[in-house]
Amino acid sequence: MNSVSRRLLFALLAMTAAQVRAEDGYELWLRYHAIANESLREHYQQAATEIAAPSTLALAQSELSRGLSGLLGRPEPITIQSTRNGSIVLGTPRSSPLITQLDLSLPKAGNEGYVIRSLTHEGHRITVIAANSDAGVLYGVFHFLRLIQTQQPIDALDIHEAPRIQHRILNHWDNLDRSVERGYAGQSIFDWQKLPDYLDPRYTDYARACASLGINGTVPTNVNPSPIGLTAPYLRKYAALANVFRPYGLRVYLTARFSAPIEMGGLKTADPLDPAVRAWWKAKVDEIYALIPDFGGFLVKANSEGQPGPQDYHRTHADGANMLADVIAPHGGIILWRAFVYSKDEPQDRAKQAYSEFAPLDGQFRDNVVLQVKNGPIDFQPREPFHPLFGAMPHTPLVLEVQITKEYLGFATHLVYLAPLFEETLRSDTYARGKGSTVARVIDGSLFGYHTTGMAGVSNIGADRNWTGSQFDQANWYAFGRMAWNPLSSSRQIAQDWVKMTFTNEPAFVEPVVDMMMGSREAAVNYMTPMGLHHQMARTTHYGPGPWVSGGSRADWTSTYYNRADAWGIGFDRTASGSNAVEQYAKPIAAELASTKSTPEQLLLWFHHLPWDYRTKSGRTLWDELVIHYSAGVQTVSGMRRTWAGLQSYVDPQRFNEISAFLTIQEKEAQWWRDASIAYFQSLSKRPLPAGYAPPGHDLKYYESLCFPYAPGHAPLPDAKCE
Ligand code: GCW
Repeated sequence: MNSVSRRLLFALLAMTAAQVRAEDGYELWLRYHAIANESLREHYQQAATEIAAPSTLALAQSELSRGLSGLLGRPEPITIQSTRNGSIVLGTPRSSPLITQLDLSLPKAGNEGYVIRSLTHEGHRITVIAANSDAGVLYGVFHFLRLIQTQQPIDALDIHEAPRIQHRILNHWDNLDRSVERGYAGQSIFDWQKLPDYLDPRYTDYARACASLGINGTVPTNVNPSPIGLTAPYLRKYAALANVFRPYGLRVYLTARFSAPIEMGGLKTADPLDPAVRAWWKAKVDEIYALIPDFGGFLVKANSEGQPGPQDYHRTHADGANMLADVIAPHGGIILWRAFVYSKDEPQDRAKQAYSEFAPLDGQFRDNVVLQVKNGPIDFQPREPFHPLFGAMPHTPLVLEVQITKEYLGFATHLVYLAPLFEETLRSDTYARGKGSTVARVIDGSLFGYHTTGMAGVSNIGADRNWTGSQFDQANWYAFGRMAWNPLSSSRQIAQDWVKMTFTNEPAFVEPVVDMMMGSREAAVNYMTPMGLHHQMARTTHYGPGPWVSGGSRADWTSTYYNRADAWGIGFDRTASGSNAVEQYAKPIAAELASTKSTPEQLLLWFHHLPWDYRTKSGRTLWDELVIHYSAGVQTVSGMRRTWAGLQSYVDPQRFNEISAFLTIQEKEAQWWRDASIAYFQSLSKRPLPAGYAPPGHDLKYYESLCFPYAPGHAPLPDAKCE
């Protein structure tokens, strides 16, 4: 065969493979399929002719080799030393004399950063991927491969990257029976029963995917933990996982149940000031470190939603956190103490409680305690204002917690790209030190000089073949990792990279899909909780609309507590005439939010209770405006479904069909949310719909009667009943 026909054959094979091979999404954004454009592929082949790496960097080298042989359609020779043009040289100062010789400004890269530079060495054009640690080199390799995957130039590189956040941690809400609280991707990937003896290859694939994003920590157990999770047999299971994760730079942390000394240790108390309790925790921590020498620390949910905590003994959150911090400090571990606390017996607006509890404790925590704060003051709603604790604790490092799993955003079947939500929080200005005091600057430590920084994401990962329950939910895992590495990154840029890596570089596909993703979160806000409404979902399962939900065990778990809708109007007054939550923000923000006129309309009903005929900025009544927003949400989803239908030729059939079906589900459920919400609020407002807007398909009773006791992400409701 001559070279032309060989090329033709290759091109044909590549094409048919792309079109015929069903893809299930398992490969994530690390597909490494051959670049179809031949001249581009040849161009990259010349720039990457061999891999030169010391034996200590076997993992980074094998990833690079896997990536290049897939993308460029041929295996790369591996050498120890660069020998020719196009050599890709990997190394750390410790492992490579060449890296030591070159002036790469490596000290600035720190322990996890890297440098990628094109240069001439001994007459050869080479590319160096260098870092101070093995994990740093691996991160650099993933970055380099991303450039090829997204078809960027690689001939004149001078990239210096270092994470802006130290602890970039996934929080799995996975139970020991393999159910996942608020998980919509099947069972837990952690098969506890077979651990530690059987190591599912998936653990390696998981660690690799995390490393490709720079995620460097994982908490494999639920924040609502079982007490037996800290017993010796389970510690051996975590240790086996830690061994798999370690080469990928991924550390294990664990959740700790505050009452474990009673349940596991047979003590009569878990009082943090009791010496026997402290001794129990010290022994437990020593036991953990003997098995997992690089154990990261504990994540603790205390005195929240029924979990035990220091307040059970009339101690403060600081007393509890500091006790654990003291016993773990000699090993270098940290305590991630969650600020998601609100009390059953507390008459104060739930949105205010975390601030009331923690702001007075600022400065009272040990150096190795960080406070993990959700992005908003309620609970991962489609839209919330930023949490008022950001900016209010200059002496206590705050870690931002976001939810990657979509508990309140349609579960796995709704396409909702969350990076714009994360970005909105990160770019919110707290005004804590004047203008420009963004949440990003709080959590990256630059605003207050925090010595420890972190970002946590509640995982959406499960045992489904596609990892996250849907193809597009992979983008949310991806975006979390990228934003935790650099909270100033742009959500659009991240979407572009992800789409190119996950599907194709074809602009005719990338552009509409990125636009669809970028508009998807606002669509969900519109069809679920427009204009600042929040917490309007069905009780307990959180599946579908439930604006009528009231009564039950606690008011702050009902929708009517938050919507306050009646014949007169709707919305939660959080100004001085109401709960005065606005005063928890810095003065300029508090002033802005105190008045209906200056409150951004997207948060209007979060902060104000207004009459149905209140005039919005458009000149329409609040009632009309609400109906229009609900309807716009549905229309956007219909548009997404249509856009996707036109893109069939770019995607393999399996993923195409799955996404099409999910968009159909989303459209149906968006309509359900709109109709049910309008039906309920109309029963109070008694107003006609604006002209041209269709009435709900059913009456209110119908929507109220819908019940899904087996909705995923939650234990089945007792007696299979919704109330
Ligand atoms: O979002 C709520 C969930 C609970 C969760 C809790 C938390 C793990 O409904 O399922 O519990 O938040 O963040 O602790």
